Amino acid sequence: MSKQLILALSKGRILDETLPLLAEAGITPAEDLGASRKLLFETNLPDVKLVVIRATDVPTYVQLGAADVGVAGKDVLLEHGAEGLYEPLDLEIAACKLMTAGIRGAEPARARRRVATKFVNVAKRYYAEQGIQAEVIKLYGAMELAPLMNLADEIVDIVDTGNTLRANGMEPRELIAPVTTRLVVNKAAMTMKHERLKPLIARLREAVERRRVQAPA
Ligand code: PRT
Ligand code: MG
Repeated sequence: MSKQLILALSKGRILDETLPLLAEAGITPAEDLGASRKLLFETNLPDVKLVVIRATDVPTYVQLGAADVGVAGKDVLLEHGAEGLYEPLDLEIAACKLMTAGIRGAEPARARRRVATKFVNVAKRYYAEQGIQAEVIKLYGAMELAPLMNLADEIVDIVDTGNTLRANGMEPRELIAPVTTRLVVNKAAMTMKHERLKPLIARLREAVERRRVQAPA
């Protein structure tokens, strides 16, 4: 195993909240991530490198050991499954909720509910647990459109303020899971690279705790 630690970051909105937290933990990219088309970056720490990849790819990189550590939304982790991953730390950033939602005021229509989502595994598990028969339809974006277009009775999606739902005549219904961004670690690396991982996780934990003291929940 290489001596370096590879840390996989989710690009997009999680990245915007991850970089300040990493900086507070004393980890900074050697160059401006936004100014470059590169995907692999050195940091100020000689043994830590960063890769910036699609949020949904982070669990795969870490599970298969291409990255040792990853930063990923709990929503993505629930959908991907936890096999081969440890989740040692809640980074307490990019908070939101996984919820069901539907057209405002509409009764759940069919006996077998149609549900559109990109979180197919989460949705199947949730409706099965509720004892509700559901036909889950995979979409890759704009879930809010599906009920309006009569493609589905409900959606399972990320909700923060609820503004996106309201703007589309919809309402949030049931909470499936609260979501924050988590640190994940490859299980083999946790053993083989423990000496390197331990201080990295400790730095991040301290940064999260400092924030909690400054702005109590
Ligand atoms: O674009 P790509 O398909 O690669 O990924 P993505 O669009 O899922 O990535 P991105 O950058 O949007 O980041 C997604 C991750 O951020 C999720 O996995 C969550 O862990 C986290 N997160 C936190 C959110 C939100 N808040 C959020 N509000 N992800 C998405 N949203 C979207 C939601 O999908 C909906 O369209 O914002 C809208 C809802 O917001 P409100 O405030 O209108 O309710
Ligand atoms: Mg996006």
